[in-house]
Amino acid sequence: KCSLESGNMLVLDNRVDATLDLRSRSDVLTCTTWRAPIIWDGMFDPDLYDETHKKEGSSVALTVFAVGRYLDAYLEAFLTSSERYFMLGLPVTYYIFTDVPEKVPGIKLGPQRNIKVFKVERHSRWQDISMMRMKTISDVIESDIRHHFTHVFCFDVDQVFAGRFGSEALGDSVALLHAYYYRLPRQLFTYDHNRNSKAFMVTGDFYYHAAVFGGTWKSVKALTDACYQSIMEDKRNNVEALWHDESHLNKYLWLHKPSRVLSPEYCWDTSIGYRSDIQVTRLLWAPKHYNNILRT
Ligand code: 2GW
Ligand code: MN
Repeated sequence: KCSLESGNMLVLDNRVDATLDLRSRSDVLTCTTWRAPIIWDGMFDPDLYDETHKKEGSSVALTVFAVGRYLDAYLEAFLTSSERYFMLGLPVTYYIFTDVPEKVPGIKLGPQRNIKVFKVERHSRWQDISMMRMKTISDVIESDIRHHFTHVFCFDVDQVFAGRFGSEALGDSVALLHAYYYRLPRQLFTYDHNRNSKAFMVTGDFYYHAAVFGGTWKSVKALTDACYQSIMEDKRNNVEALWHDESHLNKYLWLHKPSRVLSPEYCWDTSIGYRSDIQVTRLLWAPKHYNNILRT
């Protein structure tokens, strides 16, 4: 457990963060060695966060990809649930990337909430569908998002919101603890162990889940650029990292520490079973519809 120099409050660069109570949860790690908060239920006042972010004019672009069969399988439930739980009270625009824009379901959106649909090609290898998101996100930040939004959050589509996923999750550079690894010793983290890959690493801080990452547009731009560069260098060298974009993300976040870390409440898999430290689930893994998806 991280020790704090003074009091029970972590003093960060932002007024609301100074109100995070790191000692309200004694059962979990609430602070990294580089003094970034790890956000767990009970540590923060949601209303105070919302009020402050509204005052500061925070706004959020959410990127999500639904290519091929993932569109029918997951997109509607993702969006409908997001309208109930994601960053309510702040301006939010969904940046949806798909190979079939006309099939994006019509969803009733709340005030200050919008959808923008972009057509992308359908890479024949699913590994490329996943990895090439880095390039597409970087490009859309440059051409559009940076002119309209303060923050960006990037999501896998195969998940459903189930509880508040609010402004307490906003930060300069935000990463998520993978639900399967947050209690496991480092030696078991599935980093890329192939020396020939740019994602190669021996040890790290945490195992982060690529299903959710975010931050200011500037920091997400830097992250996606760097990951894309590494992915392309691997391609030139004929190697592919163990967990594709997730391996590159983990390497980047080891070299560039996130300023805010989300607990696995922010992306939980109910098939893990009961865990006493998971007091609320905010986003859940959707069951894999492999039968429908992989059949061609
Ligand atoms: C992916 C795998 C197998 C077959 C299809 C696809 C696929 C993914 C697809 O046909 N269409 C599509 O739009 N995708 C997008 O890529 C979609 O947004 C999906 O959520 C994302 C990542 O694929 P997914 O969710 O199947 O991968 P997971 O849940 O095993 O994810 C982790 O590992 C991935 C790399 O292997 C990524 O890093 C991902 O961010 C991680 O959560
Ligand atoms: Mn996924």
